[in-house]
Amino acid sequence: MGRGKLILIEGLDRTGKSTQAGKLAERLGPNSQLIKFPDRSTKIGGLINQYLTDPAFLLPDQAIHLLFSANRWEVAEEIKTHLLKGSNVVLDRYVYSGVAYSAAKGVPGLDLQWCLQSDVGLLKPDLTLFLTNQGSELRQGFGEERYESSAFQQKVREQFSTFFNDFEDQSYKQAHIKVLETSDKSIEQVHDMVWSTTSAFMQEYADIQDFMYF
Ligand code: 2DT
Ligand code: MG
Repeated sequence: MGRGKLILIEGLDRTGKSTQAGKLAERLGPNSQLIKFPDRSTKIGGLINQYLTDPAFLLPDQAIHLLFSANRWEVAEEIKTHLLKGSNVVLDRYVYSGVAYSAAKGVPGLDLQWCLQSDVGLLKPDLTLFLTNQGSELRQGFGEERYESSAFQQKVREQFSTFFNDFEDQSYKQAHIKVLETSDKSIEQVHDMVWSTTSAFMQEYADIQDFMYF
């Protein structure tokens, strides 16, 4: 039996990521695992949660960046163990959110290259589905958490795009990063797109055993 596949659902806020990640994990069966980042349930995740929800809780931008990264390292071994046992793992956000949100702050020195360093060595997803909802960042009604503003989301969108174009090997990008346009689609329609892309990928790459790393 081959190892499980690591499948990432990425995107801006309010593109339906968590809904789709949940539905995909369910469709993949009871043996699959769903892991959300940030994982707010750990000690490090508690600090991240406080940073996101309490405007009075201040941390240097570099420090919070490293906490988000550490939050991934906390479960890195667990993810690999699941995959080696043959379970598929669905991630809701991961390294790409890590670099795009931090670099979007525009802090001198906190560029994409610097941001990626703390994640170097983490497993790379076999498949990334980047959900994009045209103009999602322009609509009203964001939540109250840090980063949930239209102006900031536009900057995040630019950073995701720069990262995929300038930092990802183009052959990797072609085969392993799929952009799904979800504008005006229902949850079920988006799920159908997610599922057809995922199942086609899993068939084509059924035999991969090697792991890829950032
Ligand atoms: P959720 O709304 O998905 O809970 O995310 N973020 C996330 C970062 O800035 N760096 C990271 O490494 C990750 C995983 C995205 C809460 C916010 O945290 C941002 C939105
Ligand atoms: Mg959010």
